[in-house]
Amino acid sequence: MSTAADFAATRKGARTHLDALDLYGVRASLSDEERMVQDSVARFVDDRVLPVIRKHFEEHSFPRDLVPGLAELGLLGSSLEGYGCAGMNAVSYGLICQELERGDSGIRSFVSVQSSLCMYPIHAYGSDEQKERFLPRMATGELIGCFGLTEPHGGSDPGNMKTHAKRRGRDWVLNGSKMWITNAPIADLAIVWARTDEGIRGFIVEKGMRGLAAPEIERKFSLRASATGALYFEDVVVPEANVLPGTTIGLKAPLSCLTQARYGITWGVIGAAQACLAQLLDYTQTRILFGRPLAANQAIQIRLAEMARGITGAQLLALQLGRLKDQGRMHPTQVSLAKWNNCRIALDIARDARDMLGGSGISAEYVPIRHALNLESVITYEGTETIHQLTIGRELTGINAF
Ligand code: TGC
Ligand code: FAD
Repeated sequence: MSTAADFAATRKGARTHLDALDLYGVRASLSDEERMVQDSVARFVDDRVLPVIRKHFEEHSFPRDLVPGLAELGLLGSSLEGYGCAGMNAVSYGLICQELERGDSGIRSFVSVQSSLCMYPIHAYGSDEQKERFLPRMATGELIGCFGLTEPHGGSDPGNMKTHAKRRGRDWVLNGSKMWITNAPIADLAIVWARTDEGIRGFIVEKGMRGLAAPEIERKFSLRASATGALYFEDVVVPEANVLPGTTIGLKAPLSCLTQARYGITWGVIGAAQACLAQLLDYTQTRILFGRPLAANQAIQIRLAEMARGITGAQLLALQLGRLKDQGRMHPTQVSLAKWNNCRIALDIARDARDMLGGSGISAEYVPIRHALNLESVITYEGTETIHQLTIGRELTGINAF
């Protein structure tokens, strides 16, 4: 009877120089600086995230003590210029997301929200005073932000929001609610989008303002290492100094923030898929069934090859998107296609990896079930799969079918 060692020896002979997680050598096409960023985040994930993430997932808690380390590496607002931010390029931001999500989607979510959904709108649309006041302390992680767009009655159609702000002298009075808000329970400030008599505008709502509540949504089966909450506003008085002055009236500004965060997600989910494939490659070579390693079966190899095909396509799409973004040529519809494609591939890989681990696949000892559960959120938030498909359909046909 053959042993795992015999098969390992055969496999060695057949081995090529290709990296199973990077078949087309995306890493080799990065600049030295981009590789350095990737390596430093990878080290952080190996040393700080992976040892604790399972416990946090099981306990449904956000590992807040990781925040100073994320900040020290320049990962908060990493693409922004000035105000203590690192000013990295878009590809580096993508690589940051990829490595963080290899650890857990919850950690990438924290960084996405802080960077793309909170610091970005303040940087892009805020007054000089708002930038000076908030950005440096957000870059160090001293202040944590959240982004309130989705409402309980339907997140896919934010244009139908009910939360409203009415002028009262020099102030605004805010009423309404937001749902499914990442970081809400731990946030010091919220970028809140509300309807006004002039149209939709952005407000910086600060913790401690009377009438604001941010309860945690408990008992999630997904993103358990991320703090998700609701936001309730009952006659919250927001000073004019906290209105984002540079936003155009309407959805354009909040949607521009989503474009930044969706871009990061297209890279992030690759990390989750790679973590699943890496574990599966080990597992299928050492698990002996019917006298040979699982990996020696054609049916298993085809499934592994499918995973590698999916990851490779996702990597090339993300890299090209990043290069377009760095050249200032990225279009939101391209982001929709990549977000849809890469989330779908990552989720399918995580689910299939779970299955190939058999019973072990439902254990927290192995990563696929955690990634699969997380990816159920990632494919839903920042625009569901259907929303991105319809966005592409609209681009192709010129017909709005939402
Ligand atoms: P529509 O007429 O299409 O657009 C209004 C204006 O905005 C412009 N625009 C965009 N600009 C930048 N980036 C984009 N992605 C843009 N999409 C549209 C557009 O050109 C237009 O400008 P103008 O000058 O003509 O006024 O608006 P619509 O009401 O038809 O909505 C379209 C639709 C359905 C695609 C949009 O509402 C949508 O994307 N819905 C999904 C909502 C969503 O993704 N919510 C995410 C909430 S945040 C979140 O989930 C965070 S999870 C974070 C984490 O933990 O990682
Ligand atoms: P709905 O909009 O009610 O959609 C329900 C279903 O209908 C979906 O399958 C959808 O694809 C489908 N659908 C919708 N419209 C159409 C149509 N025209 N045709 C066919 N099908 C359609 N939001 C924030 O603002 N900030 C955050 O930080 C944030 N963090 C999140 C964290 C988590 C863990 C989760 C789960 C969500 C988060 N969200 C956040 C909300 C997220 O963006 C929304 O859940 C998402 O946009 C979908 O909105 P919904 O849940 O209301 O679903």
